[in-house]
Amino acid sequence: MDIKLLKDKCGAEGYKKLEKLANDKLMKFVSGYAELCDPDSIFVRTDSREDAEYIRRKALENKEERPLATVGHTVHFDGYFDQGRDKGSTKYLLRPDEVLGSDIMSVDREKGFEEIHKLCENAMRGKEMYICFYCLGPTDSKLSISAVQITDSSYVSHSEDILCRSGYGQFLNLKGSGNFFRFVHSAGELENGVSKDSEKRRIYIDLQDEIVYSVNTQYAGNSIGLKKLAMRLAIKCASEEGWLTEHMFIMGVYGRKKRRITYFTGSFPSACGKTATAMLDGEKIIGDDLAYLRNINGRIRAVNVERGIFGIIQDVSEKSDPAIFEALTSPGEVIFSNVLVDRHDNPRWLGDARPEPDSGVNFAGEWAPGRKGPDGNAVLYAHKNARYTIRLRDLKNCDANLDNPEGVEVGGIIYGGRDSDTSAPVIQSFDWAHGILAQAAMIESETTAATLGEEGVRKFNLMANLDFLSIPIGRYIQNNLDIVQGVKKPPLIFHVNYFLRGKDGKYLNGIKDKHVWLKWMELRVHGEAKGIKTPIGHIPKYDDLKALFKDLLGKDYTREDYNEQFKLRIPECIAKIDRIKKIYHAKVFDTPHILMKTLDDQRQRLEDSRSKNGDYPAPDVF
Ligand code: SPV
Ligand code: MN
Repeated sequence: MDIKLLKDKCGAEGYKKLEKLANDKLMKFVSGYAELCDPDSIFVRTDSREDAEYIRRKALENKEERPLATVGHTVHFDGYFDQGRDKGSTKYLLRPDEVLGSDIMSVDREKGFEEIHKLCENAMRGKEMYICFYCLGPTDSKLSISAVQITDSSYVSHSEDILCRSGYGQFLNLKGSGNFFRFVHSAGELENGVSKDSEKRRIYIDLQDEIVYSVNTQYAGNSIGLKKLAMRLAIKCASEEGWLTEHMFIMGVYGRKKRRITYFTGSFPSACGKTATAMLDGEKIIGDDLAYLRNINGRIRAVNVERGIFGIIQDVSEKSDPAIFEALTSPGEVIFSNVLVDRHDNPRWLGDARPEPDSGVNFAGEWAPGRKGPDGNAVLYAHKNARYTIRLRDLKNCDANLDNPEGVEVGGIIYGGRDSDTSAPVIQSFDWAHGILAQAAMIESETTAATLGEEGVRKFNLMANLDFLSIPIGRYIQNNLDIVQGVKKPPLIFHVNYFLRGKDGKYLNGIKDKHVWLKWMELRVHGEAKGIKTPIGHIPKYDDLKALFKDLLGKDYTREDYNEQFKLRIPECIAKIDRIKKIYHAKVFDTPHILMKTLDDQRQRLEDSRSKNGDYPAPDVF
């Protein structure tokens, strides 16, 4: 451990901040990477306001962010080829005796280390290294995890400051223990402020030592240790300790006349309406992306891992998402990424319900209609995966329990997917196991711009968590089944699909209809609405929905619409079961036996119904 080098690079004040933590493992870690990455200087971030301010200032000074017209707003651009999560370059470092399964990418541990350390060598020359401390989950909570991030990107550090709870105090409380996650990130060589060597982008995950390395990328989903990278470590940790790390929002849904609030979590693949659900007008948000769930004294409780939102900005308008729109257009701390900056230094994004801009600057440089990118593809004025980063506390619908160290009790869990022709808008499982096996473990979704690669391809994505699994799929499913052991009243499980289309290709539901489904779920949790039992779960009764549509949206919901939306699509449901079974057979070596049995039983019920009622029975036949 080269303490002299560390002292030199940190300066006396910075070094004192590290020394105060009296943590040997931490010192070894930071001095090791200070030596390997060779930054010009090191800044150590505590929980103080001045330290956060320093990083914000740096992001502007070194041009990773630029100021926008509204006070507190900045914009960051990622490279042209760095606009989404890079699944192909994200791999687990595995020993030869470790197996995760064929759908989970890995690289030989020794070779991977060699490669990533080579890429880190002198990667921070000419730059400053930031050492930052965070807490995953509310501070002073038994449900939370401490984490340290090393990065040479002030944008990454600034984003984390908005997204994550500060954790220097947590590290003091560790009293020298080595129980924390570690992250090393370098944006690599920059050209015009963006990572230059995208072909050398690597995100390598060391589960054994709980370290994630990320190099030659800036896109937050690849670079922010505390978000999707920590999630992979936390999934393994949760599996070993008997709890769950999920790709879930947490929200509070009010009952009639706001007399009660019921908490729901929801897991949706990226860009399938997750944030939009958690942000529904009139309800309360705790988180939009990541949750830890535990069985505490026979109740399932959840905390938000983060304290901010890194949300998709496309289609956010005053009408569709009033609370977000207000936060994005009022003074306050917001980082916009990969939007267009117009002549007046205002951010513009796709679907902002304003006249299209005719010029500006975006992630591909100066933009004008017809502009082509370096790959010859037409460049829209903003990227489809353009995002905003804000604090939940800056939203007027933020729930008071956001930082409750005990979390909130979960009344219902919602799984969502994206398909145009199979799943009804909302359906409740028969029970916990049926929900996990026949809904969550069957999630399929068409790919979106949130990950690099082709869009619109139907992909298996159990619990919307496949991208982040660090344990074999079968074990993960079993953990989900087991978590309710000893829980008297497990959360109800629902499946939703906002993307159903009619024969003419048009969506069958309006953008706000999801609110009705949510209110129906709330009634179900309290036993105040009846369901109709179909072969695949309980669907709502027409009269209940009609009343909710009227109440909530002032809309006359017709029986024709109901029949079309909620008819059972038997051929498609059977085809889906067959597709999913094939995947489990071919790719998952540890599928729990009960999964196949549950799917076979469901298939049989569908076949029986088909022989009695035809391919597309309306709800009233059940
Ligand atoms: C997602 O894609 O699921 C996100 C954004 O929440 S990212 O940080 O890229 O994962
Ligand atoms: Mn996500």
